[in-house]
Amino acid sequence: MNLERFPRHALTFGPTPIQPLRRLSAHLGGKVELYAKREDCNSGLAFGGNKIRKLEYLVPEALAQGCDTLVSIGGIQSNQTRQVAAVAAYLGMKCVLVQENWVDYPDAVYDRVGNIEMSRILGADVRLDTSGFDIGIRPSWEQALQDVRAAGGRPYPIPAGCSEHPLGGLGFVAFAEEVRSQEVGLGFTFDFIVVCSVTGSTQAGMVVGFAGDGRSDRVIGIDASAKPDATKAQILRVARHTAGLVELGREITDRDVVLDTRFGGPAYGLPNEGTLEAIRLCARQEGMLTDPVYEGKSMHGMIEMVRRGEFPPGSRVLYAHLGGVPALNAYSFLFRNG
Ligand code: 1AC
Repeated sequence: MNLERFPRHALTFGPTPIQPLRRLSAHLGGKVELYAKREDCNSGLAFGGNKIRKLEYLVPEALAQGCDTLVSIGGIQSNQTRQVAAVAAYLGMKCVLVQENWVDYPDAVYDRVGNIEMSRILGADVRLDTSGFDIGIRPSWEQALQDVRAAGGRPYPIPAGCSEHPLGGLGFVAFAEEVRSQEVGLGFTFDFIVVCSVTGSTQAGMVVGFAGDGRSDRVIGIDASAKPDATKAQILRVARHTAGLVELGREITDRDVVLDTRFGGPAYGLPNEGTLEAIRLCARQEGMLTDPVYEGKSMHGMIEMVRRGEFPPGSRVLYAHLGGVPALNAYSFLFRNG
């Protein structure tokens, strides 16, 4: 594997902590040891998160090309766009964000609080668009790129979740390498890694990174898109491309990509009863917050897999906390009674 040949612009504090989830593990019967790797604590840039790790590999190209404006896209409560806004501010660049109407959620302040509020405070030019959920390349975003060019600027395109970007998978190849070196210190290796998937490059990078030691199919993606066919196809495509970039030395196949489709409903951005129970349980056992869009769904998946005995006894499971919590404020009605 050859990740070192790609320049990296440090935006994170360093390796993220791995924390044992002792009370949650015991509450669920004590047969499986759960741990969390805290990508939500990875940076001082607007609460950090998984996109900061990906952007470390995109920023060198943006700087080398002399770009002056980062242009990205997501839903109204996108974590991606908040993190791009923070990175742009940190680098002294401009930022244009397209925020599509990915979630049919009626809260009156949904487009005022949480991620979008922070993006506005960070100085981004936030543009609301009425289009619905779609993880692909979007005309609204292409128009935003065109607008920057027409105004004499030099845009740097960053698609949703960084996933369709040619370098978008590299950050989570680095994540796998970081886990491997942390495992040396811990004195054991993880049997499974649980991660939320929507646009795909987080899981894709992990699949490639953990293929290095034969664990790609131990990365359990929990779909939160509720359109898992598109998500799985994108994970596979990004993983294949990323494997080529880092010279993995073997093809990534369909069997390398595990995407559990049981926990993503009823729709992207909308929690089910299990999501909400998982958010409360994790918060009350561990003091660790998760959210209704991403981490609550992967937490639900991991908890249910433990309850159903789907992890063999003695397994050590690493939950990747990707940092979706800033969206929580937009869902305050759901938690009005705790
Ligand atoms: C969907 C990319 C995604 C975000 O936060 O915008 N995770």
